[in-house]
Amino acid sequence: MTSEAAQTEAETFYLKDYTPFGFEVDSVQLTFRLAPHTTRVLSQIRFTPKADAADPRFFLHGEKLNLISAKIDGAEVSPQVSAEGLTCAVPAVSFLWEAEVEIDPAGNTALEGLYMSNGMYCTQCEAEGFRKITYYPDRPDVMSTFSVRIEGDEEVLLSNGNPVCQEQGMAEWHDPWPKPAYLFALVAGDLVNHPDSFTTRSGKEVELNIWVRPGDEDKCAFGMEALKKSMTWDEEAYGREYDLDIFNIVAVDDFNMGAMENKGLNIFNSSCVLASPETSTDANFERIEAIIAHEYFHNWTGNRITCRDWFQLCLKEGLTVFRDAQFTSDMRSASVKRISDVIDLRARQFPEDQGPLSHPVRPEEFQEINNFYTATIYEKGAEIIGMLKRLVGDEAYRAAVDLYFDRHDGQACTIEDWLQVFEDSTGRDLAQFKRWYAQAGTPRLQVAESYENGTYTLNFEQKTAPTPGQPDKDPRVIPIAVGLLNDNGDEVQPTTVLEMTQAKQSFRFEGLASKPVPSILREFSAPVILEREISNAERAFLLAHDSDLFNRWEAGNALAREARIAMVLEGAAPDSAYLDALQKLVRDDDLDPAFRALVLQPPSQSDIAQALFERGHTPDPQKIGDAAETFALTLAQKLADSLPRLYADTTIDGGYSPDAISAGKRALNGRILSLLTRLDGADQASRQYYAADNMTQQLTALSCLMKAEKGGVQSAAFHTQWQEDRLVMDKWFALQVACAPANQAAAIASDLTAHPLFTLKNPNRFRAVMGALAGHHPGFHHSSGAGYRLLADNLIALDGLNPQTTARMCTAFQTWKRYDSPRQALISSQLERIKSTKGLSRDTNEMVSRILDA
Ligand code: B3K
Ligand code: ZN
Repeated sequence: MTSEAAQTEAETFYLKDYTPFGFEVDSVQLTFRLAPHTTRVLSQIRFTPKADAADPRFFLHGEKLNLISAKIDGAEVSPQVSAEGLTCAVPAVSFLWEAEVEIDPAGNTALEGLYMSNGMYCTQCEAEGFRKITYYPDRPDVMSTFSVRIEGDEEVLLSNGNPVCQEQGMAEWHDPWPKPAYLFALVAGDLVNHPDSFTTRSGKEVELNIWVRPGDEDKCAFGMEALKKSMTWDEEAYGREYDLDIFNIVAVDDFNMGAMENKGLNIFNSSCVLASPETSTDANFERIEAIIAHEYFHNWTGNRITCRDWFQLCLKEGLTVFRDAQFTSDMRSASVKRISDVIDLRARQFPEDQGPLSHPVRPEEFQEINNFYTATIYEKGAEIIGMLKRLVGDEAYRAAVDLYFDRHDGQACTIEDWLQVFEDSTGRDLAQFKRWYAQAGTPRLQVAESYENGTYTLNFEQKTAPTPGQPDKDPRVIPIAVGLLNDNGDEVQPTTVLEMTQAKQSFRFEGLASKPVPSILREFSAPVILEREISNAERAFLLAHDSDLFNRWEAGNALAREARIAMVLEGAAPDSAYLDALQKLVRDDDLDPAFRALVLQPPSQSDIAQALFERGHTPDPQKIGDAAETFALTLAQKLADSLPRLYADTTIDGGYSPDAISAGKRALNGRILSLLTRLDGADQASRQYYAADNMTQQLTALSCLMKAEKGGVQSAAFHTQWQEDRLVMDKWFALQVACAPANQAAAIASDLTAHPLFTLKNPNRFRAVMGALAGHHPGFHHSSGAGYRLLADNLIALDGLNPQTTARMCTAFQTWKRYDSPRQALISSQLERIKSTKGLSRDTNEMVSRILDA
């Protein structure tokens, strides 16, 4: 035992131990007397003991609270207080609990509970932050109505629900919808609003506001439009209306994640709501639209129906991610959204699912729940909903979800409740399908084919490797969308969904005149790894002809991957057939520019490393990086004649609009510029930089210049132009690292941590620098170990201030077993160093221990 943290074993919580709270919470009345270091919180809570309580103990969670007084039915009591909460002898009948506590919002750097950001008060209670505000049964299955009184000098005092009264120095709010404490929110600050309104389909008028710091008012219009579109979409697609008189969104600069769906008072990381053409990229606009939708959709999937316990987190997150993806597909291009989501799934969820942090979509144990807001819970959780919908069909899906809302409104539910509505409304047995929630790991789906006398057979076999704590895996239900093409590229079998349920299973197609070319796993119908012996010629054929745009892209992606692997392993030249195919595709004006931009997007270097690792090779990050450069240069030379023309054709004349078509055109234009920059001495990038009237083009040009090591002047100019804008400066910080040569990435990141505008206290800034370092594959994995060391230094420095953001960033090390033994030794020594830090948080300790246990 080397450290204090290691000496105190952290408690593990288990799904199997679920026991309901022994008391009903009939009502909650809170009064806040705000003061930066000495806020007083008075709670008046009516509890009624449950007659049949399995656990009759009265335990209220509470952490870092200074208890001033406690009363039961008006009489002072002396509870037993520990670091986790308090217990107290209580009456056997309904009673009023009153407590007064003092807390220190200005000293709260963990950004959980009530804290201060730029002089404003705000809260973050999910998952277990409410216990840092007052003593309470802080668990999602305890739901109650809340009335809140806020006393403070700030101009704007907000909480959940509807406003009751507003006077100088005071405001009262009442939320009529019973909710768990994690959805509580309070904001107080000198804010200004961007107001609007919405009339629901049943005629209810809703006041809408986006609250921001003075000066940011002109960055709210896009978010407001996204909110109104989301409200309309949820009425049309799911029949869900908004249920309060007011919906408030507040932008906060210091925030651990993207946003939070507190009832009627969503709190957003300012990077996920503030938008203007001059300061936000197309990607920012799209993300803002999606996150506003996501948080709004939680009003039904999360708030009206919540989770029984945190093991059920995917119940609200997987479903809400699925809903926001449907929304984006409807607002933009469905195939472009699907391709982007799969790129993201493979970049974040697949490595998690195949490494030491692998866990089921519904985990069965955790130490720190904040460590389980993962790509598995969110994105794989959403994939499961997509599979379910594909298996039962669109109409049956809608009927089942309607039943879910009817049956469970106002309840705290489980995955069993969710699957039951599908079983009841479709008559299907979902027992086997449920394995998707229980079994961790990404299934590998091997496929072989045969053709004889007009009959074409696909033989599938599914296998899932062992994951931590789960050595054996059972076969899952896998919906495999398949289409068949003939030699001319015509479809001879339109998309059909094969339902695989066995470990090995064959499917036959009769009456085919010749052996077809299969298009398997169309639209990426299941989150699996498809393994098939397939020639590059067949891939090129699918890239040219498949009617399923996802699989067209997939074929191109596989060609790109194989070309890189051959370059890395054999020193081969970039595959010329692939270069020919790309050349044809990029000039095909019938194809959506956004799609062409995705086809031109190289596979990530981390993906190549993973593919090499899976084939039994040890990936060399430097070689992978060099291959990427060589490939890009060769492609640029191949397209040399057409690049200026393509650049001109994809340049938009006239003002900036963030719509999907324009954004797609700019994405393609950016890809062309990055190729052109390799040939023209960065002239065009320099011209674009100075001519740009929007952030997308300015940043693309700057990135091209910096990658060519010709951006010194423009980078300095960018810094001067934007130094007052925190969100734009995050982009500048990230770009300095992302564009650095591999052997300088760590040194540049290190210098940036000494920049006057760097601060550990702002998660966005920390992520800009350290996230960019972790994402710089050859830089982070440079053989010197400087990248590993720098990240570890900064994680250790941040942990005492902000455990959540520290623990999240530890995932940079999760793929360490892919690399050679010197690198593994370097990484494990950094992980050990973090683990032995005195007073290490439970969050970081759990992450580092799990990664080390690989
Ligand atoms: N529910 C929040 C995430 C809370 C994270 C707590 N560590 C945002 C979202 O998923 O919508
Ligand atoms: Zn969510």
